Amino acid sequence: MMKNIIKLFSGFLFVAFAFTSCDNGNSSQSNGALSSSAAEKVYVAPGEHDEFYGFISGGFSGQLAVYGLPSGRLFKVIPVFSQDAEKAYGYNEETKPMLNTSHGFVPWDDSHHPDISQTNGELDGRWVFINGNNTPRIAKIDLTTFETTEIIEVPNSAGNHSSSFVTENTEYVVAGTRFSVPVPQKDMPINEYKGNFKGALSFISVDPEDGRMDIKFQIIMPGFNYDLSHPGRDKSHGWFFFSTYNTEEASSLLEVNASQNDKDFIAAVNWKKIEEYVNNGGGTTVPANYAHNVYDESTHMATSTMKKEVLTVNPLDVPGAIYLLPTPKSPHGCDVDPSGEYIVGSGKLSANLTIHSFTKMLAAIEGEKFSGDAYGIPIINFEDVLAGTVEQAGLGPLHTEFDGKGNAYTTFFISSEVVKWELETWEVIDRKDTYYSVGHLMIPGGNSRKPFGKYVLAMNKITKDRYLPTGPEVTQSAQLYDISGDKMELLLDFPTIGEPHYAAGCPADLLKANSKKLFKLEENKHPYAALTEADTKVVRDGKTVHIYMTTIRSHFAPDNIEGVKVGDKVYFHVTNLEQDYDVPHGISMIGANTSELLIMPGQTETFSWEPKQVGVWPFYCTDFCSALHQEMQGYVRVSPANSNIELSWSLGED
Ligand code: RUQ
Ligand code: CUA
Repeated sequence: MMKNIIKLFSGFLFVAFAFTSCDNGNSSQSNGALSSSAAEKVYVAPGEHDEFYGFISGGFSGQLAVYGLPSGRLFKVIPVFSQDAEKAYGYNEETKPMLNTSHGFVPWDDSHHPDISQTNGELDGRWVFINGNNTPRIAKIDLTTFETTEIIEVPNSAGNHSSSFVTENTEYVVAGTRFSVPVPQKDMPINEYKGNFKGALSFISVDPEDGRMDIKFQIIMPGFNYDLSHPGRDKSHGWFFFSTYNTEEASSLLEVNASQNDKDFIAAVNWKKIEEYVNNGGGTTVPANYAHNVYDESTHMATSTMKKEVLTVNPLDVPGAIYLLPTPKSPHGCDVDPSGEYIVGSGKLSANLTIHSFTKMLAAIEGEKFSGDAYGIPIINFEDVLAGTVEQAGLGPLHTEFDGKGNAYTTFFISSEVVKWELETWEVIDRKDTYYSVGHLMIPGGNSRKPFGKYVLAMNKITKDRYLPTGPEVTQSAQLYDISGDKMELLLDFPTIGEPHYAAGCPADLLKANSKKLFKLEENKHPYAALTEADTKVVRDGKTVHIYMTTIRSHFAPDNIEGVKVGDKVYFHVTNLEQDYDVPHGISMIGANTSELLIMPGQTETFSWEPKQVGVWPFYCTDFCSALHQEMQGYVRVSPANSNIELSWSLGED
């Protein structure tokens, strides 16, 4: 029976593609019925700035890209979980520790959900957080430098998917596990999953001053799949909601076996109650092994520390803290409206949307209207928590965002559309096609108490014929809609990096003024910095050679180095002496098994080089920095391993 339903849905999927493809396949004949004013609405004239920043996750690229909205222009790819040769992230000595984990150096991840820090439920523009799914990690990006400054690994977690969403005052960034696993990990038969595997929900505290992250506690839940999550806000501040699927606890052929139950759950977690419990000494500290990597802006260096324990909480030890809200058809998205009253569960195998009421939930708890329990966690009666249903809104609902004016917008993957509906009447008001198979959508501030309901950005899984073909791999795509009127209007398609999984947006004014222009040289505490040309030197320590080098338009100091030998390990520590905005220098060395450096004004970066061949080898500046950029070069003389040529270095002494 369930198999048939799945077949039916896959059937719909193909029908949907076939339909939309032939409808819009001929791009020379139709531009998707845009009104002529659409172009004006996204046109940002040369030299003008966009109204919003959009931070769009790179999905399997592991990065986070910064776009302007409404123009869709790409400004920067912020390297987060993956090495990036353009910026030397994960290649230079300073940032390699950022990618350290309990599994060693992991230079890639799958980044899904960015979320901007909040104060009193409103975006505050200090940081944006994003999750790494594959090797569970949470990263923090500083929005003054637009650089990743902290990554914390999440132990006892796997497929870190219901992450990384922040509470109303950024008390916590929360990370739920998608896959349940043995906790602690151990060698055991997979088919003993049921009842034995556990799902960890991690509450990572964020220091209000410096933003430092630390795992405050992990709730060790039954072995379901925790898919998405959202914080309560306003009246439901203090709670957190997690959608679950596979409450069947199947470990094989989930496409069938995890679709048996008519309803899975949204888990409602009273984190304030659990916080109080652990603050009073509750919970169990257990051994763990996870990396905490922090980038220090004054040393321009990251350090990685292995942490050895974590505080766990058994839900049964904190009665009244966790309840399960039955939610039909393997819910995916779990979204809370700006008032905190409504919790929207998107049963992805359903045509309807289920909306729970926070007020009714509290009353049901009060009146003990339970229909049973799962591993001792009370299940609230479905009817007693249900606020309403949006009937037959589309096929395959995934995610919902809010405009702050009483409307909600839900994506439907199978029917490829965004559907606008009204809170409380649960009436569908409008629907617009997406091209194709939309996943998430984003309204700037849509995760906060104060959304900026002017645009919605749809992020699509499939692009097909929307752009010029580029072989079997075509770009993924985002689409921008104007939602300021009653009807949505499609304004723009634009290509994205990796998979545009989810995004966070905010008004440009929130970040613009705070954006850092350069690093002050006098504040540079890098241990290998040379802060003036007089400080430059080359030092040998056995087979290791440290070059303290500077760069300024338009030369390196020193630019000629002799006395390096085959078999040495040479570190180029390069300080950019510039103190002007937007004057980076780069450097690379022939044969180096790493990337170039891209050094910002006032910054020091290091790359290593192991010369393998005798000769005189050049290095040069890789970033076009001045009219004399091509003159920025130098040589290293490499002598045989047994040579007795002394180290020497020079600049301007031919
Ligand atoms: S999930 S497409 Cu990775 Cu955000 Cu729903
Ligand atoms: Cu410095 Cu080009």
